[in-house]
Amino acid sequence: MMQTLASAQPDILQKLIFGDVPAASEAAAWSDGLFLMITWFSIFFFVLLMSLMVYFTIKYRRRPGVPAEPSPHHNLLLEIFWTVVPSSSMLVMFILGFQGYTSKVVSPDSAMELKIQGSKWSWIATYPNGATSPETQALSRVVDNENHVVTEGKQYPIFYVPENTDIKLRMMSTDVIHSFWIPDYRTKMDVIPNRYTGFGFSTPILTPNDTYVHQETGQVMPGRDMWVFCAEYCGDDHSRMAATIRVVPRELYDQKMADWSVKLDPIDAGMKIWTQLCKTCHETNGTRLVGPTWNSVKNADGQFGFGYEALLEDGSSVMRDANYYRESILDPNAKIVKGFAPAMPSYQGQLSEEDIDNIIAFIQSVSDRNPNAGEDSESSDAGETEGETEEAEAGSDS
Ligand code: HEC
Ligand SMILES: [Cu+2]
Repeated sequence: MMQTLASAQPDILQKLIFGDVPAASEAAAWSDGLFLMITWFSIFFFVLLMSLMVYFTIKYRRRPGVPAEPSPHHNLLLEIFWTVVPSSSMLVMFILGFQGYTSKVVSPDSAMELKIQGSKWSWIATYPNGATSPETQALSRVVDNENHVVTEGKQYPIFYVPENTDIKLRMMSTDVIHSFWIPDYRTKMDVIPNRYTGFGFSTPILTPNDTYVHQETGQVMPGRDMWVFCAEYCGDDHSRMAATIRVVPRELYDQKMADWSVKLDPIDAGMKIWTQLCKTCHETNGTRLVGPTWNSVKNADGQFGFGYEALLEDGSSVMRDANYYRESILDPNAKIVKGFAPAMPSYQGQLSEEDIDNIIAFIQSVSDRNPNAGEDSESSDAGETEGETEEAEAGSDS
């Protein structure tokens, strides 16, 4: 199904609307196909209805001396026709659109998680190992007579991602509402304070045509640059709240990660907070203390761990994802795990956003559904194969 829409021939409308920004993935091509389908559908009916209207206006216009034609007031066949055709067309659009939407919002479990922070007026990306990219570039590269790079103006951050990989974004804003938009992927998502949002995308396999010019050295390198914009009007410098996503070969990505490796790994930093503040009530080995254990186990008390559903006191259940953990830390009584007392103090105001990120990284690391497993391991190959099998499985399901 995905294939058919994706491989639609580029028609005039497509060239007119999407210009030279090719869809970077199958999911993005799906959006293009659907968008064009709906546009052509609308054009067809617009032309049909307007022509009929003009035709009838002329044909049945009032003429002196000619009595008005009596108009029929009911035609069952016609009414069924113009009820069923539009509503079933809408239903088809809805189903196709919903499929496209879920393929972007739900990413495979093995997807690499990239954290995005939006603030007035810049984007920061944090990699699974806790590093943030120090590299930036200006809009264009300018050199003087002596071949020195003299590019001036705003510097935009560059986010490196490996080719042929599923990426999942976990985003939050420190101030107002922003919107993370990657035109190449035809996807944008609001980035808001105090709650994580996100979407996923898979990076393309690079071809020999995919190159970029390194701004400092002028070297032509294998890779593919894609723009990121803020799509929510967020103040003065909104129009320049941009960044570059640079898809590069795996080796280059791994090398960048090694070069930028940081002070303290987020998991280690999270473990430190756990030992200091949480360990009296939370174990990570399956033992029940005052609070539930954090690792993924199923025992008489229920199922625990990141990525598993939590059964709550009020009988409902909730997926243990990053938003759930965040809320459990800041507002512990909002959701009480079944079989436990509401005995946990709130850490609102005591832990920074970074602390919370680190604790969540630690909690993820003790679950067998850790989204970043394989990312921080020595062999990056393991992570890649895992991603491929996952994709293959997903493909054979549909
Ligand atoms: C005084 C004991 C106590 C301390 C200290 C404590 N908690 Fe809790 N925590 C609990 C209890 C009891 C529950 C279960 C009831 C509930 O859901 O609020 C819980 C539940 C949780 C949950 C939900 C667990 C799940 O599996 O669904 C998370 C997450 C959590 N705590 C995080 C923390 C973090 C992070 C810290 C340290 C910064 C911490 N807690 C410190 C007692 C504590
Ligand atoms: Cu913004």
